[in-house]
Amino acid sequence: MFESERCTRRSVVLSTGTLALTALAGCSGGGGGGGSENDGGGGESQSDGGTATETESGDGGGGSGGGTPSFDGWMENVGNYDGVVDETGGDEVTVAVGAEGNGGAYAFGPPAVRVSSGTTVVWEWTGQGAQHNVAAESGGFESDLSAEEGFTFEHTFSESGTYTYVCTPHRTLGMKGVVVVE
Ligand SMILES: [Cu+2]
Repeated sequence: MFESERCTRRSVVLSTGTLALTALAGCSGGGGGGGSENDGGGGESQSDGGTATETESGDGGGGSGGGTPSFDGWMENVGNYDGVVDETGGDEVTVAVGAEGNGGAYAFGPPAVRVSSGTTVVWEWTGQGAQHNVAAESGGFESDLSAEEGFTFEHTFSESGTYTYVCTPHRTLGMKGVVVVE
C-alpha cells in the first residue's frame, strides 16, 4: 500500500518536469498500482510547454503554521526551497530573480514568501543565470524576459490567496515560486 502511494505521488510531482516518462516507467515496473498511475500520466500533456495547471492553490493553505508545505507538490523540485519566509506586515517585499539554486543561478530567492494583502512584491534580477522572467501560473501577472542586473518587476497582491509562479525558461529546472497572501 505504501509502495503504490509513493509511486502515485512521485508521478504527479515529476510530471511537471521532463522526467515524467521515466518515473511512470519506474513505477509500473514496480508492480501492482500501474493502472492508476498511467491514468494520471495520460491525462496530462507531457510537454512542459503546455499549460500545466495541476496546482491546487487551496491545498497549500493546509500547511499552516510554518514547516515546509509542498503546495501540493509545486515546490518539491525547487532546490533552494526551505520553507515559507514570513514577510507579513511589510508594504514591500523583494525577491531575487537569478538567486543561486537548481544547479546554477536558476532560482528565486526566497522562492516562497508569506505577505499581508496589499503588499507589493518586487522581483529584482541579479543578472546571473541568463534570461529569466516571472510568470504567474494563473496568468495574473507576467514580466518581460531579462538578463539585466537590477531589472525589476512588481506586483501588488490585494487579495488573499496562494499565487504560484515560474520563470518560464527554467521551470523544469525548478525555478518556481509562490506568494502566500494573507
Ligand atoms: Cu530563469
